[in-house]
Amino acid sequence: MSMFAAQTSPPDPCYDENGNPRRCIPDFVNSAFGKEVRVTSTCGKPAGRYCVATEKGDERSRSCHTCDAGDPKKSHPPAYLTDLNNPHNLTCWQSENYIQYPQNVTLTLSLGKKFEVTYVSLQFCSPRPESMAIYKSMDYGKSWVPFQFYSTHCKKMYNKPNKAAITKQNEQEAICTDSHTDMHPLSGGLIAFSTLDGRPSAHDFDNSPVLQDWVTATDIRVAFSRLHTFGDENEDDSELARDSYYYAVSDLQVGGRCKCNGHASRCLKDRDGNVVCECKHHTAGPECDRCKPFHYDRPWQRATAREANECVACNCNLHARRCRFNMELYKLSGRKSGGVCLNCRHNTAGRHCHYCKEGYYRDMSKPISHRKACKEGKPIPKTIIAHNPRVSQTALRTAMSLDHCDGDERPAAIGQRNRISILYGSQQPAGR
Ligand SMILES: [Ca+2]
Repeated sequence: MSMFAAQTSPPDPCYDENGNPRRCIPDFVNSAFGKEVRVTSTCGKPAGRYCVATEKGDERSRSCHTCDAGDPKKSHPPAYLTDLNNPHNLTCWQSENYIQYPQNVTLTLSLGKKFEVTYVSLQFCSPRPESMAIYKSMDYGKSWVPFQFYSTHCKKMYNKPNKAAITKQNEQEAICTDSHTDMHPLSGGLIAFSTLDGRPSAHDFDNSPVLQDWVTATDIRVAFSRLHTFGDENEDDSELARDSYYYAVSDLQVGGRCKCNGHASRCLKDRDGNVVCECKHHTAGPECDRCKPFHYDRPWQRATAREANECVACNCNLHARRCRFNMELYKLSGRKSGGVCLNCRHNTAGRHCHYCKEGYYRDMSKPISHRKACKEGKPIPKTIIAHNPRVSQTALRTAMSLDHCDGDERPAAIGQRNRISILYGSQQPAGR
């Protein structure tokens, strides 16, 4: 029976066998699979002819077919871009004929949330384009930035040098390459863009916010800018020629992982149908990109291979439900603790609700976390700083809370005088 229980609940990858938090990441997937792709051109509406060029030695021949959106056997809809890719039965999306530069054809794919994209690949049924670009959006399609350009004429088409070197200074820049732009093979050619390929910080991805940003995308767009031709599209037989120039793709893949910043091992659909990370380590947000309420004792951080960087609950001795983060206190503590409790209840006060508020005294028979630890009556003895007229009541209370700190919570590198001067500078904890 207990064996069954162990089998039905596999260990949580976000925690080790001792229950300590550790980095966890969702599985690598083709995030395009089964998703809808919005395209600006598809053949078959109305039904029309298209021709396939083949070459045997020096001889070129064309065989013509019909694209008919109304006939499932003769249609080439965008759904064929992201359906199951069976090499023995390729299904191809296909554009209308001869949509040539300066007109283009675009494919747009919404991933539904942020992903960390490893590659974008396209397998062609037609010849590969003479020029094409891959773009990404990080804000659900509001703005777009280039990911990569492919062209036999990089400078002319995209005003980019061919195969520019990527250095530490321009790691977030799209480059242009003339690789994979040959017209041959006439069918079955591949374009695969690897997002980290050739980028110097790729080996140290954990510590490169620039590259972490670079691979992040909510949407991917592919723009086919220019068709390859044999140069016969303006000859006598140009109609036949033009009917054999179009874009056709059998498979569009976007390989990557649901972005959860190392704090989730999978993504799920929430109640509204949105895909979100299943956040652990006391994190929250669609990408586990913040700490969940009451866990503001230290700043949010992405998990690394070495450090899970989980969010930590504020210590309020069970007297508060809310807290906020104070960077100054955090720094003073040697970057250990910056949480400040809000609205201490049960007549407590202080940063951790750890002493009795004015007019109440501590019942030493009860632990400080007890809801009756503070009793009405005997006032708290005032410390020397109370006689300084420049110290406000708020500062006094906060100073007293620091005075009442336990040894290990006391900011180590700071004396009483400094503490008071700090209180002058920032009486209000500036938190989130
Ligand atoms: Ca397909």
